[in-house]
Amino acid sequence: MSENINHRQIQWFPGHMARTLRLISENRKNVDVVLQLLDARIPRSSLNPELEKATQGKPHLYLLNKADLADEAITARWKAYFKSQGAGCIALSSKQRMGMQSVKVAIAAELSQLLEKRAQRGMAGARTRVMVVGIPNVGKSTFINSFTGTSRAKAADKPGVTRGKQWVSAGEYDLLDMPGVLWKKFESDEVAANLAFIGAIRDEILDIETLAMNLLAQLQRAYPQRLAERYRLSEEDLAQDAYELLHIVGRKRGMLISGGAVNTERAAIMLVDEFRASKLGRVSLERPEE
Ligand SMILES: Nc1nc2c(ncn2[C@@H]2O[C@H](COP(=O)(O)OP(=O)(O)OP(=O)(O)O)[C@@H](O)[C@H]2O)c(=O)[nH]1
Ligand SMILES: [Mg+2]
Repeated sequence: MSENINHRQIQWFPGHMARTLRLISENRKNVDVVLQLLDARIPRSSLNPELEKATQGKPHLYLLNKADLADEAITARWKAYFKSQGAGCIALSSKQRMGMQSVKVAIAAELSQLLEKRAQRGMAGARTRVMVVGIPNVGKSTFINSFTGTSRAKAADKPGVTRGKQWVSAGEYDLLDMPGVLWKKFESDEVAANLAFIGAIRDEILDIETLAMNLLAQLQRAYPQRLAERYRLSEEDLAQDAYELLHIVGRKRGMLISGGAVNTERAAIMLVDEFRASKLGRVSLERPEE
């Protein structure tokens, strides 16, 4: 029997996130446009409803970051979906410095009226101020470095790296980096699990074995072939429940404790790490029509 992730137990909304939300709300009036970074593998689960509220009334673009890790065909569908909702949306990979020019073009289109007005008033040289927001670890600081061609914003592969706001300027742009924020109550176990899979929630508060079993269950449904290839699983293995499968994978990797039982904690850590390092290939965990 596999346990389920319980979104009432997975909550990570420390005081600094509440403060960041207020900071974002206060700085709304100081910027021309808001870029909300989403994780291309989970665009729905990574869209923070509190960030929508805190940035209301500002031109808004959605950036599907880490597109290099997501299923290309599904990302294309997500782009079409956002456009059908009247929202500007661009897929990009900040780490590979791809998609920056498209973002500049989209910002110019979004701000065309404002820029025209400025030109009429002889303020054509005025700088464009951009606020970058999103959940923890989604790649905000990496995006800013890539967009500005600098390495001014500190970035690392764990949530909660950026503390406090930071302006980074380059060319005609001033970009405002913000710490990542989650929200108080996730709407479902699925949202909580998706955020945990991609590393948006501090691992210390998660039960790694439960997380790995949930990930296995999701991959069994959506990408059974990849799972089979990576861990050399038979049809019969694949048909087991996630609890059994965690043991099978652990045994195949030789992760045993004395007495021959499987070290399921080690196996779980390995599974989650390998998923995050895209060892299973490009994977999308959400589709727009679901
Ligand atoms: N594969 C891939 N990795 C990325 C991409 N963008 C960022 N990363 C990685 O994601 C991790 C987090 O990046 P950060 O830029 O620190 O994320 P952040 O949103 O600023 O995180 P916080 O400040 O903690 O909220 C780093 O290891 C980056 O290298 C991308 O487009 N593709
Ligand atoms: Mg950051």
